[in-house]
Amino acid sequence: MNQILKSGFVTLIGRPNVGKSTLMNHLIGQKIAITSKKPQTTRNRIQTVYTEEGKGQIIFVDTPGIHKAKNKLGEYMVNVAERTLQDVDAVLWLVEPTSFIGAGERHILEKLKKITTPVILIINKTDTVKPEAVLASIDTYRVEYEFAEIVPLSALRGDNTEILTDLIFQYLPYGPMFYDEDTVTDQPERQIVAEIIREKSLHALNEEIPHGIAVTIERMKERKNGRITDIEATIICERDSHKGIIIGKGGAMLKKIGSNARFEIEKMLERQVNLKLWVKVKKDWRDSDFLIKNFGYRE
Ligand code: GDP
Ligand code: MG
Ligand code: K
Repeated sequence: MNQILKSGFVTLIGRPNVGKSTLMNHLIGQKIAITSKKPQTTRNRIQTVYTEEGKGQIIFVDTPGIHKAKNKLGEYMVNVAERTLQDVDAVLWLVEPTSFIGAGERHILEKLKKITTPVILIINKTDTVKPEAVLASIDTYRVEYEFAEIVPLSALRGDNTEILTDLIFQYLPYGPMFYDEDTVTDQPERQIVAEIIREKSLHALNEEIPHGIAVTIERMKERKNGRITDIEATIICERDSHKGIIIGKGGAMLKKIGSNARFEIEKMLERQVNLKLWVKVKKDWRDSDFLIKNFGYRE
């Protein structure tokens, strides 16, 4: 076990329906992200882990796409996507094989000009056009930006996709793997649900809990009819006195947190949610490996 590994984070950006989920699924060899003909099925960051023995780990972050936000949820999605651009080790930008740069692409180009992260341009769906059109597309894009690499491929057919992972590894830092070798996804929906509950709690508590709280999701399951999702979560605090504050008089505080969180989670999942909240005291939860893993913190 004396290998020199590379491990890092990569984000896939591009307009809805350009093939981000298809590409990621192809690379990972399993169906994880939701692909669909309807734009924005992928509402949240999906971290998918690609492990190659002896080489290291590429952690893919599938974004909802960078576009102009129309509402609050849209804003949240755009913020997540934009913040990610500077934080990752490489950006993969997927585009259609056209020689016309549309308004959506111009918008993305403007965002890319503000970051220092290397950008790999992927011209997808090469199976839908003639080779000359692919070349014309490369020429159109390469004068607009200094891309680290330009890779034409077909995510659907798997044409030219095998070189992509090798290329990505070139841009990753040396370092140990972040996840176990057999990890494929870190259940981002659960993570986001936990984040929403935590945010609503802090908001409702209004700094009454000085040392903060953590949230774990005990159970998250869709009912057979597909319309309702049952979620059980635990709010973890450090002291008994904090527990009392979180529950509130006659449970009023917990009820308020629960209904605010439920509203937000339903918007995100686009499903009805039955949310049960518990409060537990756990001293020094900050030192707990389990919680750190559970929240997906990198450091
Ligand atoms: P996303 O919104 O960017 O995640 O796009 P999806 O991965 O959901 O793909 C949107 C649609 O484009 C789906 O119907 C895919 O099957 C299709 N698609 C993705 N990649 C390719 C490709 O390389 N060639 C062709 N012909 N279709 C593709
Ligand atoms: Mg998608
Ligand atoms: K989509």
